[in-house]
Amino acid sequence: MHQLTGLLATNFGSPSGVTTQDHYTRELWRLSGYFSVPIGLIVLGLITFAIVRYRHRPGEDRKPAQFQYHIPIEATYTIIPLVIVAVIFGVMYNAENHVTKVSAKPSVAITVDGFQWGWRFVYPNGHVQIGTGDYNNINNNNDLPVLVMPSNETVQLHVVSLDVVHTFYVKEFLFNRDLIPGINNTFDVNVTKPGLYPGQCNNICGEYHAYMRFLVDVMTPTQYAAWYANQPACSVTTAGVPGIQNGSCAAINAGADFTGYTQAPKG
Ligand SMILES: [Cu+2]
Repeated sequence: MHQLTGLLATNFGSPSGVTTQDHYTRELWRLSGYFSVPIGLIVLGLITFAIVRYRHRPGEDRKPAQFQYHIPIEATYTIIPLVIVAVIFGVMYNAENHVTKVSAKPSVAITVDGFQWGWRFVYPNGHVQIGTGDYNNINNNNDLPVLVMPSNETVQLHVVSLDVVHTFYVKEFLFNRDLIPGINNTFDVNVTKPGLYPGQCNNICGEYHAYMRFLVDVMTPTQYAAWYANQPACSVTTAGVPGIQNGSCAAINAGADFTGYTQAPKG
């Protein structure tokens, strides 16, 4: 019995998630697992049974009985999948409505700019968090842009592409959202567990797509407030570079902090 409940509680390989929104995605995934695993086992079982039981044996050359149709079987294998698809559709519709719901009054609104090949995170006072344009440390997390946000608050991310299509993806959020040039997407995230979560571009966006990693640093609301109070307006924090660089709002708006990225990696 204990093993059975363990099996029913499985996430089918999905991360457990750290947001209030991820629950809907995970439950949808689990539901499709409950349907697809037994179906897969039944199909494989029937195939194996048919191969073994009705294999050709020497000296047995008679033709199998020929049937044209079998209404009850055909009705069953049409109706059952229709019911399964209808149930999954209903749950998916509900999950999408919850996951994509945006608040009119988020606690924090951050703009996420994606570009070849990096990210910059722009806060309401113009402060920018960015990585280094030096690609020598692909295997090192010190030079990655860091998206700082508070836990247990509604954080609204406005994702903007500065060139081609990218995708904002954090595995532990069980969520990704495309950055499409000309279309400004917005979504909310409420992270319940402070911590450091890796993220990456989830869309082949060019030769150095693999360099588009970032970190999400989720702090408690108090820690976040203290951190934010220390970021001067229109300043720039470059990961791996000590201190905060004071910038001008005009230079930041013109993208002076990321233009160095457009070159190919060094070394
Ligand atoms: Cu990308």
